[in-house]
Amino acid sequence: MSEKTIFKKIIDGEIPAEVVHEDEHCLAFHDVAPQAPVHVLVIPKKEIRSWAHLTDEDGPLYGHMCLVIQRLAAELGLDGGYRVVVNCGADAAQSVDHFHFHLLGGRKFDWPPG
Ligand code: DGP
Repeated sequence: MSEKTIFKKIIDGEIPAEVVHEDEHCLAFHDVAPQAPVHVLVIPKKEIRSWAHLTDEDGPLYGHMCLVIQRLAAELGLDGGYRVVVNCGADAAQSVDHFHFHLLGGRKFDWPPG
């Protein structure tokens, strides 16, 4: 069996995280290395390696996570806008092999991203 990712360890309560939302399907917590005043990660409890590993059956879970992000952005006061990012694979600098959204806000962002 492959080793647990750091995010699976957070889901299982083996390492701490600053949790801002939890339900039966997903967990949201502050990123340990924030790239903006607000930087929250939203992860499925189901172990999905990356965006490239999503399947048809994950559609409702994906939609649910999108709405959790929408609610969190409002709760966290990101009234001026925010950015939602998914890094998929090595070229996009995905560093944790457990699918996750980054919710970033509280400052202005450039486009195109680096
Ligand atoms: P990515 O590069 O897209 O795979 O993003 C992974 C993010 O996970 C990165 O922004 C840093 C964050 N991260 C890594 N380890 C931990 C941890 O142990 N706790 C928390 N809260 N965040 C972590």
